[in-house]
Amino acid sequence: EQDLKAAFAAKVPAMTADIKEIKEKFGDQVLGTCTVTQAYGGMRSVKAMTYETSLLDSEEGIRFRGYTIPECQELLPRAPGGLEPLPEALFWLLLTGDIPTTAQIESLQQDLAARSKLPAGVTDVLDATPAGLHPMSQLTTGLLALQQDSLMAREYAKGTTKNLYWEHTLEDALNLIARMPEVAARVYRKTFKGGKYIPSKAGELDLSANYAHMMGFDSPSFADLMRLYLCIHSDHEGGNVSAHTVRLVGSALSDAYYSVAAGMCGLAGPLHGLANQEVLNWLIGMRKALGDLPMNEENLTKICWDTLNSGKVIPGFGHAVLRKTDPRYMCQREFALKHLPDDEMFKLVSLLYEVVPKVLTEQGKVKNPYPNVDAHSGVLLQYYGLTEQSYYTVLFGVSRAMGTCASLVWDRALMLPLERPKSVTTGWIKNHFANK
Ligand code: FAM
Repeated sequence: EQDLKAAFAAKVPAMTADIKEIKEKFGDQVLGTCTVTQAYGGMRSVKAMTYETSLLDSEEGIRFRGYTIPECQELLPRAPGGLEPLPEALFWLLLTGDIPTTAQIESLQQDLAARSKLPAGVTDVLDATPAGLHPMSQLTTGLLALQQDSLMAREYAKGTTKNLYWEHTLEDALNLIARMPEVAARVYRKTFKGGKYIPSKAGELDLSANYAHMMGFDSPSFADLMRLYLCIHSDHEGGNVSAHTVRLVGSALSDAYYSVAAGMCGLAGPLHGLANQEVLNWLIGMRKALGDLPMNEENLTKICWDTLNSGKVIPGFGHAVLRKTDPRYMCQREFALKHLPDDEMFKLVSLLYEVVPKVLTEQGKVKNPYPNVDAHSGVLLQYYGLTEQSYYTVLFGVSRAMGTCASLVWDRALMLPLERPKSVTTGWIKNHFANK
């Protein structure tokens, strides 16, 4: 099957039957519990949701439909002349569970290009945002302006049936993924390049290379960095703030635009996607604090302690689930070793890889002292001239939209109901356990 919709549709009956059987066999089994501490502590490690597209292991990191990042780099189709996997191919994998053929990806790329024209009024909305509005707020505004075209919203209003929800959602997801790069590139050009927009070359260039082109970057190795970047930020199982938000909002049958826009608001948080911006601010501040002191372990250690003692977190380190170095950090390190081994900022990031875990371990409260995806991404972008760190979370958002949309289509195909856990008050807890 060259067509993504047909390839996906073919997967739904077996998956639905599988889940029906699992609920018959194991429906009353307990996945896990939630203690009072966990209820107050952000439900850390509470198993209370299913999510098919990826699974995160605290020791080895993310697997996309069972494949590690190195396996995806080896097995997924690439652009002609490219060394990194195509995010379009990762989207196919997340949606269907299968590694797509080059022919299948070419058909998907043509379909996305045909969908990529922005509907009327969207550019007016983007042009009208107040000067100085954060790029993430501009991006999210653009997504809500795109919502005018939601098929799910239109069909639901007209009256549709539950078994068609996934089709409407796949339509919305493909349009959103096709249009988001131009919205995001316009945000970049408006905010940092005086609004000198660059027309899309959708159809001539693959999604990543076209996104880079519309931002004003035409180097082949930057296009390859964008391909890698858009793959590794796409999905990180279901409980992270952005993925969980998309799932929750979508469970009310809000369409993909509303759901992804809500997810972007979560991604804009400093403890989540905004960390990639925070890391660059911290690194630049570190260079300033060093002055003409040598960039060595001793001096960096002192600056790390100054950060901690000022009550701030060290951005780019730690993780709610991971307990080892993030493989999304390692693949970026490999890219840097290949393309920019002598870059000063890369050397600083490498040195911090030695310094920060020791400092965080000594401080003693961080469960994972190792770097996460955000510790490395900014220095790669800086090297290629994308130096505006307040834009970095937008790149993360374009990628995360793909992973969360793949999962959202499955949510509707599996007819997952409204998500609505039960909350209790502190008073209730007191009474409930006082009599125990
Ligand atoms: N620097 C300083 N303190 C840290 C820390 C860091 N990098 N990571 C965790 N801690 C603290 C944390 O604030 C908490 O302190 P308090 O008890 O005083 O509140 C303590 O260590 C235990 O936290 P934890 O259980 O180890 O981590 P959490 O699961 O609570 O939080 C993160 C996970 C990612 C929010 C946390 O590691 C953090 O704030 N990291 C820095 C920000 C960052 O890099 N976020 C991006 C994460 C990335 F995966 C993403 O989503 N893009």
